[in-house]
Amino acid sequence: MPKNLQCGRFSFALEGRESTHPIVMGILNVTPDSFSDGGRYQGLEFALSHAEEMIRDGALMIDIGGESTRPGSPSVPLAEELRRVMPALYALKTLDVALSVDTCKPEVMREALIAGADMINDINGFRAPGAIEAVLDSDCGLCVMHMQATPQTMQQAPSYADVVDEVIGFLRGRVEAMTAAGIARERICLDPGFGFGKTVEHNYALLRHLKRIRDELALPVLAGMSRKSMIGAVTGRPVEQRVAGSIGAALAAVAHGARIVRVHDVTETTDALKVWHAATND
Ligand code: YH5
Repeated sequence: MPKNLQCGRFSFALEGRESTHPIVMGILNVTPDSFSDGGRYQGLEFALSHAEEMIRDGALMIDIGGESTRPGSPSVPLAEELRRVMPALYALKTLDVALSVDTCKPEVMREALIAGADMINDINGFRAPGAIEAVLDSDCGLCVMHMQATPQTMQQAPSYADVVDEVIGFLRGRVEAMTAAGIARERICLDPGFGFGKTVEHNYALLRHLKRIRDELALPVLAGMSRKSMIGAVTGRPVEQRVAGSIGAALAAVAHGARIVRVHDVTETTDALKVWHAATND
């Protein structure tokens, strides 16, 4: 395992005392449905105040996403994604937090890095032609996620012989492609991609085996389960009532070895993690 996760202006400890504190990544959606609408300026104002609130509540990273990646949702054209993400990135630039951009598009990656993004979070695992090249000459962090099929088709018939083995195999292949191109291992974190081409059973098998993913590839793991259907499946709750279930999932992820949790509800998750930390560390 590298000593640190290098994320642009920031470096997060992966060993020693500091590394026992889980990192909370707050989700900031900049899709039109997420700013309840008075137009683009109000959307930016909302994004900025939401980001400031998440930082106050303990988020060390903020993940800016301009592409709605719920199952079945259509892909967003490049120009529209840039129009959503770039103003938010510039608006947040002076905040003391690592800025991550959730994108699969090499052109968005390049623009985001020019604007000072600290991390690129690619649900497609940097498989698009030009994606690795887009992040090569930078020191940003890279979140490499597993997904079976595409966002349009992934939940139709998820199928694996052994989901944990297959996700590890996929992630190993991506890490090898990236390091062969010249990317430092210190920049990479892994994500099994909860909900991305997985049944509820696949998702919980992956959650139980996060340590295997981490240890076999000797890289830190990020877990994103907040409000997803795997929470609804167990609690029977609709998406707007999944906060408590999501906190349970975040604690479980950290107990199973995750270094970073990607969440909507930063206040509640941070409190729960503080108590869990006090209860499990000397
Ligand atoms: C992730 O896991 N997920 S976007 C459906 C929901 C709730 C939330 C039905 N980007 C991940 O958050 N990046 C997304 O309720 C991500 N890991 C990483 N690295 C989907 C999402 C969501 C979808």
